[in-house]
Amino acid sequence: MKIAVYPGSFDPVTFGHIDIAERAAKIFDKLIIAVMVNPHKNPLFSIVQRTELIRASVSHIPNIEVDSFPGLLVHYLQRQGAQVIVKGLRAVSDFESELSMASINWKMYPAAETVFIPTNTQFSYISSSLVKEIARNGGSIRDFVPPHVEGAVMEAYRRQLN
Ligand code: COD
Repeated sequence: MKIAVYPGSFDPVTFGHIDIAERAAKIFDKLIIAVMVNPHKNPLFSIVQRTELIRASVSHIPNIEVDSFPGLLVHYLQRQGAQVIVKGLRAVSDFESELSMASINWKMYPAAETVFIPTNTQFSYISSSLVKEIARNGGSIRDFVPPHVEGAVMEAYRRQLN
């Protein structure tokens, strides 16, 4: 059974993330979306909130599980018996950081390979950071995230203002 893990911050999940998950789920027997900590980012949502938002976004895909893990990705892969790390690629800038992560993960755990899935051009410009910037400044994020995520982001910023 080929088990793949799609890790990320998912703060919040966007149509770009969901598209990568849908396509990866067609390739592997089981896809685990793992909400992890990126030490370089200061998240808007807790790990529990991010996990719930993703779970509701991919509930239509039977071979996807959503989970979270606080430590190293390679330890999580070992724990799950996963052989593949799925990553999405939007631009050359993604490639630079993703290549170094793939290399270091392979060095630490050569039993797993990183597989890159190119972005759907329809979603190539979407990032969680831009979605948050637009929402924080009063813009509409309807075209970038599902309705339940839009509601959660708007609510989070309303609370920050009060
Ligand atoms: N189209 C296609 N792909 C996309 C899109 C889009 N519009 N938006 C995002 N993606 C891809 C990204 O390229 C990435 O592959 C994935 O979706 C997740 O993106 P983010 O931004 O939610 O997540 P990141 O990049 O912050 O995730 C980084 C990790 C949390 C995976 C990383 O920090 C990690 O592995 N942390 C665990 C600790 C660890 O093991 N550290 C050592 C790693 S070298």
